[in-house]
Amino acid sequence: MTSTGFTKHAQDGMARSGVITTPRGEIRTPAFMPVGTAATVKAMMPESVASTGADILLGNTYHLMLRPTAERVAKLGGLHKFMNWDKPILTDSGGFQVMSLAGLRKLTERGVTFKSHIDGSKHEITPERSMEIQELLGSDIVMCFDECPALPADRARIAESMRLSMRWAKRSREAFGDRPGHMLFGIQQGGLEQDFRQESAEALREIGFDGYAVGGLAVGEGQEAMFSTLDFATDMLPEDKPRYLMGVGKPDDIVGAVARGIDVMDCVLPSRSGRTGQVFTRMGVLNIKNARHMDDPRPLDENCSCPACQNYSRAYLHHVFRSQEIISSMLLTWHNLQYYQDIMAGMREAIAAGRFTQWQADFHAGRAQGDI
Ligand code: PRF
Ligand code: ZN
Repeated sequence: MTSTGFTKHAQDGMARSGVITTPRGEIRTPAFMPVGTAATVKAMMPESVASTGADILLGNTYHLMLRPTAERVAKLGGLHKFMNWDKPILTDSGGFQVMSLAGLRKLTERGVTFKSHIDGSKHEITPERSMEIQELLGSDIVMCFDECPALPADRARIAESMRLSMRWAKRSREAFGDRPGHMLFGIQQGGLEQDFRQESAEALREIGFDGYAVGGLAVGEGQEAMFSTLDFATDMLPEDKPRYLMGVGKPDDIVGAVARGIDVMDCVLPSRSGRTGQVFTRMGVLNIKNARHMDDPRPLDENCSCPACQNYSRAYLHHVFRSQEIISSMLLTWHNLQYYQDIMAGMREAIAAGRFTQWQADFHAGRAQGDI
């Protein structure tokens, strides 16, 4: 089977539930994608990631082109085989990571040149090269090459950057061509400005994509500004295609985004926090490093099915974190990813049953309970 598509099964207010179909499997939406930047979700075996309920992972053009290189991954049979993950993979296109990670960089109409954060070597990414790299990796969902300005930025800078991203979107579409079984997503830019978001959405719809991302948010503007932008930005994107909010976020950001019509998200937060001892639970956030967990025989969360909660006490997790044992990162990452996937499953069910508003109220009430 080589067909791809998106089917919306239910809608409750602005929140949608459905399925993205790919030859590598179905992605149940709303979906959260764990981040597997360097061909691994850090501290996790791929089968463990799948056991949390993840249908898709995110990989990165920028990191993989530098090391081990896209050509090497292709020669070894593609990213899925290389990292032993046979479900769908979405790859980001590189520009955003160049801006946040690379050394000396230069932006032109053609693309971006930069120095590697690993060894200082010089590289270039253009929309055409980004499409080529993502094809070499074997990505199922390919992202357009775009530019994302840090906020705050003045309107002239935001407009200029958004229009460049729209020209790059057109070049990305042309370079991607027709590849049955693979999807290409456009990326809306335009900062917090309604008129620029509209202009960007129109440019993308005119080109035509398999899905539409909201880029340029969660870059320092705060949750309130992000939500008020989503209040108008999501609605500008085609209703019958998946909508992906890039790089978001904390659990309450994710719930708020779904409430505003977003179907897919990704974030390093659950995996990265697992390695720094920050734990997300139904009752709120706790830090396992804190001395108050030292003698606590209780699990992190009585209602969680993950191995950290099924088999270990907070006292043990505190001990292995303080001792810098590798199992600490493994267990806390697993728990955080399980928690994120449980939220997504809860939202999918609630939307399908037409009780998303009640689910949202329960979610916020549970977190307000305090002593965790
Ligand atoms: N563009 C791309 N990747 C991204 C972003 C973007 O705007 C963001 C913004 N939150 C995260 N990742 N290509
Ligand atoms: Zn758990």
